[in-house]
Parts: sequence; structure tokens; C-alpha cells
Amino acid sequence: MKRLLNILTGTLVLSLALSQNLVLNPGFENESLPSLDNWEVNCFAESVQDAPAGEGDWSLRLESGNYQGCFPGQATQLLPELHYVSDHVPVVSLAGWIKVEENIPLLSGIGIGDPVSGDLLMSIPSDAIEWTYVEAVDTLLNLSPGTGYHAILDAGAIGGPGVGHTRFDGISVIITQFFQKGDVNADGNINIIDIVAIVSIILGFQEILSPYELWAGDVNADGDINILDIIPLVIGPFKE
Ligand SMILES: [Ca+2]
Ligand SMILES: [Ca+2]
Ligand SMILES: [Ca+2]
Repeated sequence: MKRLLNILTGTLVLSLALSQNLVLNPGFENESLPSLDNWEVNCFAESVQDAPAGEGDWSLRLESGNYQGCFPGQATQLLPELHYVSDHVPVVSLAGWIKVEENIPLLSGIGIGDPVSGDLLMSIPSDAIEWTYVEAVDTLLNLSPGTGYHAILDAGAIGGPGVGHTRFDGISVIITQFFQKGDVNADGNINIIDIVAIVSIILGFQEILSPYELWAGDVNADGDINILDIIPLVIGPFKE
């Protein structure tokens, strides 16, 4: 019963972060006034009176990085709800509007990652010179313990004396669902079908495994899929 309660509590905590935008001040405005609240800016940024349809009045205007000057040209925001959990992975939708002011290939984009190391979990490049909505969905299998993940808006970079600018608006990071260790077929349940799938992996019937199957089948997270991964599934949910 205690285990069942733990599972229920865990599910409750996880569901609090589901389906809501984890980004604060996603539209760079507050009651129709410009605002850069909640965003950390590395070089130069301002809120300007320009926005795509349905995104209010203001957007973020971010200066590109310059290899000889300020670099990188980024605005970042820590997403505390997005962190490593040993037995779950989140499916994340990242989206937003982007517009590059000058017709220069800056390699602008939005992403999720660690600004300290520069590692990105996912990213969407865009150098469109008209407001363009970009979106990507990914299962984040590579979250690391102790790393703080940020939404990263990147105005790209430029060499020499020039400068570029990229505008951003309506940024969203939404956890659409979680997958659990053991749920090898990713149907939201852990049952006999998953156990059969892990057995067939152990017996070598399935030679090519997706990164998700490798993660979900390694229930005890020791880097290998073997008989030890079946035991927690058999003595866990089925004994309640
Ligand atoms: Ca806006
Ligand atoms: Ca399943
Ligand atoms: Ca294992």
C-alpha cells in the first residue's frame, strides 16, 4: 500500500508540470507594456513594439553575438520543472515565433539546453526574415542529474564589424507527457506486453533498438538490458 501511495504521489507531482507553458513572460510584455522580466540576456536586448498576429504588442529584439565582441547573443531562462528523474523522461514541445531583421545568415534559433556548457537537448534553427512559427517535439532521454536546463533564444553570430538582430515572441516549452522506465512499447502502461518485449530483447530477438527502447528496457539504469531489469517489473506493480 505504501508503494502504491508513493506511485500515486509521484504521478501527482509529475502531472502538475504537464501541459502548461514552463516559460515565464513568454511574450515579452506585461499588460501591454514592454517587459524582459524572467529572461537573462548575455549581450544586448530590448522589447520592441512588433509582434506576430495573436502575440500582443511587443517582442524581444536580440542582438547577435560577435566573435570579436559579445558572444553568444542569447536570452535564457531557467526551467526548474525540466530536470533529470531516474525513472521518467519527459516528452517536450518547444515552439515560438522568430524573425531575423537583416537578410544575413546568422544561424538564429530557439532551443533547450545548458547555457554553461553550450550543450543543447533540442534546437530549431530559423533565419526567416518574416515572422515564422517554429515547433519541435522530442523525448528528452539525455537529461543529466544536477544540470539546470534553460530555454535558449539565440540571435546567432556574425564575424567582423557587422551586427545582426533577431526577434522572438510567444516562446513555449510544454511537457506533453512522461514515459516510464519499463514501458518499452511507450503506450503509457507497464504490463506483461513490456515484460515480453524485454525478454525478447534479452534473447536477442530484436537486434536493432531505438534510443527510447534502450532507455525504457534498462529498468535499473545500469547501462545494460538483462534479467535484472525484469525483476522490478514483476515484483513491483503486479504485487500491489
Ligand atoms: Ca508579445
Ligand atoms: Ca507499455
Ligand atoms: Ca539494466
